[in-house]
Amino acid sequence: MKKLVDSKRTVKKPGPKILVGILTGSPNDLPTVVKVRDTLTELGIASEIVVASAHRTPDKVLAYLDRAHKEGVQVLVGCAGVAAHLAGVIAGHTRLPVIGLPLSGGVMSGLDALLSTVQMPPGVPVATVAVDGAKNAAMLAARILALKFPEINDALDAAAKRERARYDQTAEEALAKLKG
Ligand code: C2R
Repeated sequence: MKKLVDSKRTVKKPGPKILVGILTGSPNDLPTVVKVRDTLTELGIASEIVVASAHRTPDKVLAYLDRAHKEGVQVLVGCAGVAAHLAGVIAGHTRLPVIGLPLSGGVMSGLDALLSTVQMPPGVPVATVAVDGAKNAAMLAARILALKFPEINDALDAAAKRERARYDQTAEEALAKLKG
C-alpha cells in the first residue's frame, strides 16, 4: 500500500475498494481461482481471494462474511471442488449475490462439484457457472456490478469490443491458413 508522507505524520493511502470477495475451499484451487481475480482486474474491479472452507474452517468463512458486509463487498464468489458446499453455505449467510464456481478434479471431471453447487434449495440461489468457468464467474460478477457502477459497464463494453476484434482476427488467420 502506497504511503503519503507529510512533515508531521505518515498517512496510509487507501487502496481501491474491494467489490468482489472470492472464497475458495483449498489452496490447491488457486491456479484456477486466480483467473477470477485476473479477469476482474482487467476490468478495473478490485477483489480479494480468501482460502476458507465450509467444511474445514467454517469459522473463517463466517468471519470473512462479517468483514465483507462491514466493508461493503458487493458480490461473493464461492469456488470449490468435490463436495462443493462452500457457495451454498455462503448464500445461506448473506443477501449479497453469490456466484458458484465448481472446480474439476473430483468425480467425472467436476460433475460432483457442479451438482453440489447448482442444486440449491428454493429461496437460496447460487448463480453457478461452468466447471472451471473462472472467466465467466468474473464476467457475471462484473455484469451485476455494472448495474450500480457505470464505469464497470463501460469496461465491459470495451472488453466486448476487444474480444470481438480478437475473434474476427483469429477467424481470418485460420481461414487464410486453409487457403494457403
Ligand atoms: P484439498 O486439495 O485441500 O484436499 O481439497 C476444495 O475446494 C478442493 O477442491 C480438496 C477439495 O475440497 C474442496 N473443498 C470443498 C470445501 N472445502 C474444501 N468443497 C467446501 O467448503 O465446500
